Amino acid sequence: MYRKLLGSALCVVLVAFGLVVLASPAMAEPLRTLASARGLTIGAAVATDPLANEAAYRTTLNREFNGVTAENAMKFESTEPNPNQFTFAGADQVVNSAVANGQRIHGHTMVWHQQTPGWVQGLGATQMRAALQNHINTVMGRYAGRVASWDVVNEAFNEDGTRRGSFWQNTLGANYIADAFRMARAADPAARLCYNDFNIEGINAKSTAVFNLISSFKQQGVPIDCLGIQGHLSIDFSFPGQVLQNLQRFAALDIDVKFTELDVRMTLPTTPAKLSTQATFYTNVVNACLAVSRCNQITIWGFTDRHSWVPGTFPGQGAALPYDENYNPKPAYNAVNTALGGQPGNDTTPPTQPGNPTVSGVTSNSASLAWGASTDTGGSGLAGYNVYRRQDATDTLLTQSTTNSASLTGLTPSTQYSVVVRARDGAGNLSTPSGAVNFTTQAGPGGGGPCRVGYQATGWGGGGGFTANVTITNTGTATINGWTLSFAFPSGQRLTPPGWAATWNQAAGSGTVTAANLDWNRTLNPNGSTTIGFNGTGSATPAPASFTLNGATCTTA
Ligand code: 9MR
Repeated sequence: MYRKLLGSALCVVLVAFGLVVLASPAMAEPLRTLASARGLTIGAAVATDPLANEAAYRTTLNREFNGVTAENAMKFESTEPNPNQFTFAGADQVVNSAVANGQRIHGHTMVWHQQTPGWVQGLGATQMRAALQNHINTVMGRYAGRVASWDVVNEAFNEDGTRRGSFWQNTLGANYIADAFRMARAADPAARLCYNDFNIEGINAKSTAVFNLISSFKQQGVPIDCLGIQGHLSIDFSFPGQVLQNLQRFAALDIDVKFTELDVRMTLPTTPAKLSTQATFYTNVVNACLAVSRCNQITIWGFTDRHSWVPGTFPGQGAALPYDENYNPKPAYNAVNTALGGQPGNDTTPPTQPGNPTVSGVTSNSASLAWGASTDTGGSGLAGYNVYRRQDATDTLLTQSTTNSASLTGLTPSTQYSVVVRARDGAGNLSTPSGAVNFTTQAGPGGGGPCRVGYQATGWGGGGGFTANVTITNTGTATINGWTLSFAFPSGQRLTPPGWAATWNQAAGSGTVTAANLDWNRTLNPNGSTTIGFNGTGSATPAPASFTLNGATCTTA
């Protein structure tokens, strides 16, 4: 918001001084501002876990999108897992967040052959119809006035245009779709009712079957208000043909048309060329929608590659969304922004380097940071700051902030943190990192650290040396992915390489030993342990006094 004000203020100043502004300065507006200026909703599918647990997820979602769809939380199995036992925690969470952030809610979905509980699938026709009626009444009734449109029926056709032989179709007969729309209209007369499907972007056998169904509904007076075109695309195939003509023929039926689940996957790893092709696909969709006045919504199925259904469903593929896994905009973001009339691409100048952070209020799991503010002269304006934990030259995003301070939460007790800050502008340019601030969190309740080490050394007799086995246990609540154990020999012992079950090292002339995980024991789940070991010269005792794992002090068993 302040970027927009800043931009407007700049325009006002220029006008006040009588300057002729031929091209307005590049001001990267959020997608939602650009979209609503064109009467369009730009939505994102929302997953409940990151919505509850990730500040950066919420910040980006609420800054950029003026529409949301629950990715899973409103589905039949989520809302009515057992007959007439409704659970609305996840759906309410999405709805409450959307209402608080002025986002239009698209409901997904009433009738689908997936994610519908087994108890429904086994019913006979009379009971199944009653169960559907009750489900539609209860769920749509609950959200009447808040959910603006619903996918009433989802994915009812095969690729060749025949009806999918789902349990709905097989038990209730072909009229189940019309019946569901009638039930939906009765449950919430104000909601816009959509039919939703995939692979119907262009003109083909399937989209034509859907077209024929909706035409017949219109002739027969079956209530229907919109078509949802999912838009799960892949750059490994060509962009679908005749998208514009397809949108136009549906709009001519006097219904709204929406892209409801847009994403554009690719075979990993990403390359600049693939990301650029992906950006073109996104541009094509936005341009097609803008060209048809009844196309009023584009919802992306997620928004960050950190949370996407693609890698789990198509192994080796992913990177389908406009933001990368660290919430940085990709070329696809700039493409959507540009197609909506924004100018994000003009700014290639990163903000200035933030001042070095200082830390205060360190507890066992939280800390407060503040740093010197950055400025941005590239045109898109300062968007905020990314706060990273630095480990072994790798930076991992901890949180984002729109001001020059941040609260870190969810930290691990008794753990060293090295934290740097980078400023981010509206075009996604990142500044040089600030210097690092280092601090160690306090011990957790009971003094326990995130790890426990058991060290057992057995001498060979005659002072010839010893064999040591070291068991490392993850006593924290988070999975440890990659670790280095460190300790110091207290009385001149020497490690005899290579040791086992870890990459062992002892620097010449130093008592400090490190052991880094191998591939097979890289992951230590909570309560998980691994045993590593080595032969050494010198005496088996005394044992090292303390051990650290990834910088955190471990308790000693
Ligand atoms: O993104 C959803 C994923 O988290 C679920 O596991 C999956 C279950 O089938 O459904 C995904 O969403 C689908 C949507 O509901 C309907 N169209 C296809 C979407 C991607 O599979």
